[in-house]
Amino acid sequence: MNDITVVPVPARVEPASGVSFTFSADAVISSDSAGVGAYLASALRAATEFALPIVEGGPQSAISLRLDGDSGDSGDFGDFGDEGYELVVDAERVVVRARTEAGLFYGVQTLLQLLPAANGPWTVPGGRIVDAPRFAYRGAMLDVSRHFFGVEVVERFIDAISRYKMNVLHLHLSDDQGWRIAIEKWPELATVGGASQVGGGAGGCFSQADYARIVDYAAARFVTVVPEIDMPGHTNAALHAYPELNADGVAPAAYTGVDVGFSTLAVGRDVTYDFIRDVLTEVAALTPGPYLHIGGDEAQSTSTEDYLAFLDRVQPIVGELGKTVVGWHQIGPARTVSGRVAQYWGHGPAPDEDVLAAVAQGDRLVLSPADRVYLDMKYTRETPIGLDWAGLVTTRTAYDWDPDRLIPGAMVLGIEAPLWTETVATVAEIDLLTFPRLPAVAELAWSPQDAREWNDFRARLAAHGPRWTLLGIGFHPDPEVF
Ligand code: IFG
Repeated sequence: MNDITVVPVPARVEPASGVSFTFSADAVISSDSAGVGAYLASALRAATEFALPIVEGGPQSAISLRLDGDSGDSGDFGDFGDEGYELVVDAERVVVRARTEAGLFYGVQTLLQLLPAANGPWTVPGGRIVDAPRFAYRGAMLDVSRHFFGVEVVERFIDAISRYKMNVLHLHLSDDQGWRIAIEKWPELATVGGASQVGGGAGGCFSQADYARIVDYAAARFVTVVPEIDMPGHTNAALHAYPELNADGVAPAAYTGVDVGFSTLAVGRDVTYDFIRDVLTEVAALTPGPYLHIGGDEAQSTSTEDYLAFLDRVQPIVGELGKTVVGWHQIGPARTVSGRVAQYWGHGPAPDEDVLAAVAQGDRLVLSPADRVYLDMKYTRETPIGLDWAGLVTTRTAYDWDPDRLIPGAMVLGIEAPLWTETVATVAEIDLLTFPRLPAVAELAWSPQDAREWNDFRARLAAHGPRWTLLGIGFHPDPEVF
């Protein structure tokens, strides 16, 4: 296990020199988790073309995935917790041991990266890995409002982020340009609010069955979906769909541009809160995860007084639905509610007063500094798509920082890399902005700070280019990496 190219880098690697395990055509898999066993078998069969039957336990199993309640006896590593795992490889077998199925899934991701990307011999270097994540919330966001992307594209994005041990998919489901989740009580949200996007294309909208498919696909890869209904700003699509939501009772036209800050719900009208309660009730019922994201960013057409009063009325609705509030960090000055999470998207050296207000109220933070992890930022001036208002973000810029040193006194729940899609209309464009920076953010969120070093990381990351190509994933050939 010397010179392995695993990303994220595991917490503890103990090579056994001169030892390795080679899968042969008669190898079998045994697994205490049917789902993770099937996932591993599917990936290995595709690569090796071996049958790799899954059998119930027993010594003959070359590859064993074991659920072992006691993860404490991993030697001096200590307890590797609910997402950690131990991977042991010797000449006869490969064993992954974890307390939960998520831990087994993460051990499998490491195992798959220890194998050659293609062509045999299918040899895994011998040794022991004990690994566990630094942060609990390791996420990426896909904006399906500016440009709509269907279920298959979202599932492909889930495949990509879960290969790098990310466990949260934040879906930005509503904005000025489009509404993307059907709400039974307000049907025009889908039929009218969903019928537009940046540039004037047809847009689209997830049915509730579509959204349930995404949730199930994510859950099978131990990814939690965090749905965002942005409010009170970024609401033109809803206002366009329902005249009664507008203060003057007149619906604005559909918006297909890329400006922000011009829209607001009518915070003084009771119908607004009926609308919000209905929407959040239906979204919460479809969402097994603990979080509802209510946006809160760029409410430039809502007075501060109205904004704070609005949040005072809306935040309790989330709690009544049994969910925890997440909001962009502008919600910081609003009276906090239990468990609230503020998502920081500032940029530059000095954290602003809104996020400091969130910290002062005891909010936990998810860090998305725009000048570090906004995947819609250009890499360089030459990047054909993307924006640059927060600066140019190379793979090194995305990687080379310490989340514990960004906001003084913050309780950091985790990291999230948002992909806004004003300039992103195709899968190829998603890939170009996502790779190779997303694996950089994934390592930042998973690996110990003292195990991370740019030159070591970029050497490991370079080995992933051929893997992405085999998987049909495009990427920016960052000259600092490849
Ligand atoms: N800021 C807006 C996004 C998007 C982004 C593009 C946040 C929280 C700029 N709000 O980021 O809607 O327009 O980089």
